[in-house]
Amino acid sequence: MKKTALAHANIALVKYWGKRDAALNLPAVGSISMTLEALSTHTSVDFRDDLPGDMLILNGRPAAVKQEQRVGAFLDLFRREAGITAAAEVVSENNFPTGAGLASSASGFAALALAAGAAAGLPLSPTRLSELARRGSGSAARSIYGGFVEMKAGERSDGTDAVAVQLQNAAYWPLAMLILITSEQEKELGSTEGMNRTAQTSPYYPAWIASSVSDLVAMREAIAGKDFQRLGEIAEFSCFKMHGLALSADPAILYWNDLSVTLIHEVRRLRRQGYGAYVTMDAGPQVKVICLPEDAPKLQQQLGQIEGIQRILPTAIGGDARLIND
Ligand code: 2P0
Repeated sequence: MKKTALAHANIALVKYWGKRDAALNLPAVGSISMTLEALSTHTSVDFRDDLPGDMLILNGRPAAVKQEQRVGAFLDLFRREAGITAAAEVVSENNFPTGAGLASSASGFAALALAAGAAAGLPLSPTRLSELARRGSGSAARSIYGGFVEMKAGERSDGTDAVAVQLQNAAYWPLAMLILITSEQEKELGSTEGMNRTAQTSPYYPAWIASSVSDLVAMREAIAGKDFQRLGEIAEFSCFKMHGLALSADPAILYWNDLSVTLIHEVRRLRRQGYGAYVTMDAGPQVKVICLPEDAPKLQQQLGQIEGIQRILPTAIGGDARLIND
C-alpha cells in the first residue's frame, strides 16, 4: 500500500563529523540539532509486485542511478524486516534546494524511513525509525523528531544505541533561523567523503572527537536553561571547529565561498551593534543565522542588503516527522 510522510530538515548546533563504523553509518561523535519548520521533504513509497526494480522520482524527475541505488539499498532494510521482495515506487519532493548543504539528506531519509516502514506494514517505534534513518544518512536520525534533538554516538557495535532522542519539543523555546543562500549549486564534495578524508588525514581528528563531549554537555545546559547567548556561542564554536577540522584534512576541504566569508563578518558586525545573531554552517556554502524570532525581520532586512545573496529563508523550529493521509 502507498504511504506518504513528511519530515523536516534539521541543522546541527553541535556538529556531527566522522564515523566510527562506515557499514552501519555509526557516528564518531554525538550531535545536537534544531528541526526546521520551513524546510521539508514529502515522500511516498509504494511497494508493488508489478515493478521491475525500484524507481525514484526526485523533485519531479527520474533520479540519477547512484541516488536510486542508495535508496534501493536503504529500502532493502525494510524489505528484509517485513519479509517482502517487491520493488518500490518512491516519489520525493524537497521544498528547498537539494544537495547544497541544506540537510536534504536529513529530511529525505527521515521521510523515506517513515513512509517505507508504514508501506511495508512494519510497526516501528520512533527510536527504531531513528536507527533505520541513520543508515540512510547520519543527520536523518535527528529529523524523526521536532524541536531540539540529540543524536547519541552510542557505544554498541550493532548501532542499536546510535539513535536520536528529543531533548525538547518544538513549542518549548521559539528560536528562529535565517538561511542565507549564497549558491544553489550542488556541493562538490559530499559529507560522507569529506568525513572519511578528514578522519584519515587530519592531525586534529582525535582532538575533535575528544572535545565534542564537553560541547554536548554545554549545549544541553544552554537548552535546559533557555540561555540564548550560550547556545549561540557553543553553536559557533562547534561549527568553526568542524570547518577548521575539515580545512586540516589533506587535501583541505573548504565548503565556503567568498560570500560565506563576507556574511560571517557581517553577522559579527551586527553582533557588535547589539544584535543576538550567531552563525552556523554545514557541508556547503550557505550561512545559517541563529536568532530570536523578534530579531529575525530586522536581521533579514540588514543581511538582505548584502550583494550576491540569492535568497533568505526564514524559519521557526519544526515538529516531528509524520505520516500524511494519501
Ligand atoms: C551535521 N553534517 O551534524 C553535520 C554537520 C554536515 C555538517 O550530518 O555521511 O548527510 O550521510 O551520515 O548526515 C551531513 O552529513 O552524512 C551532516 P552521512 P550526512 O548535520
